[in-house]
Amino acid sequence: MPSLVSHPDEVKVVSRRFGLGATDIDKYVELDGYKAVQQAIAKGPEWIITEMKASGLRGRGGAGFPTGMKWSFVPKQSEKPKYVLVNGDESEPGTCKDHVLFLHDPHAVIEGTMIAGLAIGSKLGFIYLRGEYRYLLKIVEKAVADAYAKGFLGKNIFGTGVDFDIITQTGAGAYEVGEESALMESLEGKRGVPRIKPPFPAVVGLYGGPTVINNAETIANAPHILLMGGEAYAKLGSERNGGTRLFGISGHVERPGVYELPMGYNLKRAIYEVAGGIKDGKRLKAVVPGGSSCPVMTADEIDVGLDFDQMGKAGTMLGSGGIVVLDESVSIVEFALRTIAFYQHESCGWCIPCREGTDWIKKTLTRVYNGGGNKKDVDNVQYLAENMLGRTFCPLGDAAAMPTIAFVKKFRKEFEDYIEGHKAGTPIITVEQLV
Ligand code: L3W
Repeated sequence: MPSLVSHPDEVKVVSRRFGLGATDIDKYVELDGYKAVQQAIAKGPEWIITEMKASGLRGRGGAGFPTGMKWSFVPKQSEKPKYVLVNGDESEPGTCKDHVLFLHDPHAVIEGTMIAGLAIGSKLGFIYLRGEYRYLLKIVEKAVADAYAKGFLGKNIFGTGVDFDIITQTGAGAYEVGEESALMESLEGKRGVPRIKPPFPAVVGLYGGPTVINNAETIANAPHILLMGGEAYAKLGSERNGGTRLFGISGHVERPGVYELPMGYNLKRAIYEVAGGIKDGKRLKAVVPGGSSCPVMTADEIDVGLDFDQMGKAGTMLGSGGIVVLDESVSIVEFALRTIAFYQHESCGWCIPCREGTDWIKKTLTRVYNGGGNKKDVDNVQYLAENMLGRTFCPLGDAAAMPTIAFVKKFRKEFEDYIEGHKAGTPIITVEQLV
């Protein structure tokens, strides 16, 4: 997928420096970089949190939790140090936006981390990148080193008497550590399995200290919000969904890429106008609207606004902004199998419904796909997925169950016809080929 695309409907806030050489610190400064953090130092934590709340910014990692509110949950007094943790463990299939952010504007993530630190009274931030993004670490490490060299990080930043440090870290290649508590375990050097919540990280987080953990795009929005003002940012989006967001549009479209669109932008327009419509004049079959965890939408369901509330009302989720477009050539049976194979592979195995549920669904769908299925299998897959939903330790179980249920419910006839038409034969796909 090309990392730089553009369309007139885009409203560039967090992507406004993409392609302008802002990995270079001087260029970043020339493009208003490190102004917001200096304002934040001058005006103080209450001002930062007021602006963040007014912006209506909601978490860009998938859950859409209000960012200003999350920051305000951190206790003012704490015996243990407080931390800021940037979740750059972008691993959701279909989601590819944070990658572009780190590639083109790493200083925005650094500056946002500092602003979050000032808001909560923390002196140390961590930027955690997924293991497979190790090549991006060089870009982020250079940006951090340049910021130290300029006196923007470290002791007495900008000569203000304030101290702030940033440490970078990569994972070892596990989707599960994108879950915030598993990420903290991983960062502490332990096996990346989730913790019980509550307590939420805002109260008991990294090394037991209060921790703000946000997705990289969420954090990178903070400097822009402070510069333009929370209210102005909110107005760019839709009701209760402030601002813009990065959407990675992939699959069978003419112009795949990462586009920044206002919250509430119509999904159908995003596919047909922004991304140029379905490739090679084919018909649209289905859309996975926000990364592989989100229930699939059929072609006639996509006339809906891309924000957390409208997508929820439409029976799916905005998720992490990865819109995967499937044309008529796609077998939903194969797509469902590939999706569950991912979750089965990435399940940490910590809780039984997720470990066993994903495994049994994968086994059943593999058999169906290879021609050995019977009609009862469709019910079994639905039954297994419905019994995982809401019964797992962390959202990975739900993330596997929700799309599976939607595939089976919305495309039941395709599963049944497939089973009818593929009674025997050599395996089409091996389990090893799936992951
Ligand atoms: C303090 C409270 N903090 C909630 C915080 C909580 C977290 C945030 C959201 O899952 C979703 C998942 C995936 N006091 C709080 C509080 N918080 N109540 O708010 O929490 P939660 O539990 O709703 O969600 P989560 O555990 O963060 C994330 C979906 O995102 N997803 C994600 C995909 C993958 C990526 C990626 O690759 N980058 O993000 C896609 O849909 O299914 O539902 O910080 O601590 N009372």
